[in-house]
Amino acid sequence: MNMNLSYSKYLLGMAIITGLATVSCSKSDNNTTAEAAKPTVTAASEPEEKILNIYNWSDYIAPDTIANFEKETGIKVRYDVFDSNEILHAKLIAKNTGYDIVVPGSNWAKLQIDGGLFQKLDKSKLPNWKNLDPGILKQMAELDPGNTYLIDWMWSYNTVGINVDKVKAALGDTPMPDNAWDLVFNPTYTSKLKSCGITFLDTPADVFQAALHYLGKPVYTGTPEDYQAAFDMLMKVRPDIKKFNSGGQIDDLASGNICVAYGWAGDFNLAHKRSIENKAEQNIQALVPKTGGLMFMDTMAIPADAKHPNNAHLWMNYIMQPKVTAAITNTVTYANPNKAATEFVDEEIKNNKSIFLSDEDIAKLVPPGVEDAKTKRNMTRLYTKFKSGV
Ligand code: N2P
Repeated sequence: MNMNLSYSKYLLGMAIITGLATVSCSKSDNNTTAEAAKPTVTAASEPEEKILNIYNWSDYIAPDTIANFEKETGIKVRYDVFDSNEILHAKLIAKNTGYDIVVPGSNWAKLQIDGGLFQKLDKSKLPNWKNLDPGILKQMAELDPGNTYLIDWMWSYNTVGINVDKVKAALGDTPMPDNAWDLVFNPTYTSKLKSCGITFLDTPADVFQAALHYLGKPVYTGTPEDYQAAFDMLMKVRPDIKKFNSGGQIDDLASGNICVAYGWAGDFNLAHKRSIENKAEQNIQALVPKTGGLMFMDTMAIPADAKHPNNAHLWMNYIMQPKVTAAITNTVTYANPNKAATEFVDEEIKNNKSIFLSDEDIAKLVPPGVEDAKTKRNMTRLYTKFKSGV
């Protein structure tokens, strides 16, 4: 039996006994306070109810992933989705999320690990761990030493996505820039592309990280002056931005509503695929900037107060089966951390150099990092001003 997990269950039990009972019970269905405390204290020795509550990003799973797990285990899955790390983080901090599996970006997960918000993994329950790519594990260990809390779900990078035909038409005689980031941060280009629609991710961190990168500043450890410079630069393109949305970019691109997006490479490839499925084929491409994109890794973790940690481990182990992971990659066009899955990934996706990047392009990616709390507050303040445009 893994000591870490039983210790965290002990801590969880103690926390409930010593003061968090009110918060915990206020969320429970129709139990009285005394009844609600009982099952938590005895949870370690009792079998878990056959339920698993998952909170993941939208458009990030294959159509049969959940159904196959339910069939295999008899566990009923409740699945909710979100579109930003900020939303997930706020829920985790407030505690009692009700979720057994959450999928934060690894850089946000670092803050959550430091805040004691996750349980340690019990690797004895994860025999399929052997399928994971050692290179990805090493990268993950930068933020989660010893790979103690997190398992990568999928990974990709923030970049610029375009509808090639619409962009060429809007630029007219102006050739495509050498640096893809110019398409969203340089008014020479944005003023022309405004006519076919530019959209940005809707979070302070995503926007400022890319802006700092474009300016050649440190992406996660900039000074207040750097953030001010990024803000000044962003304000110059603000009049040209039509929308701020994150999860909605897939459909906006697939339907031809917009022509340029600052967002997630995986979603741009998915938009292309969806436009074909919808018989409205748009030539959508995820660009791989010469200066590099901003790498992110979205990771599975078990909240400290999860009620079904054993089921959560069963889920993680199920996901790490090569065919299960490959089916997700084949559906959502994101790269995965599972080496053994590669042979089951569709050729077209495997050979798409904006999904599985070349070694040279991987080397250029800015690895995930973390801002301190003061910087995050500053980014939020500046972002609010930027978005409002005044
Ligand atoms: C899935 C989007 C997740 C990428 N559609 C951002 N972490």
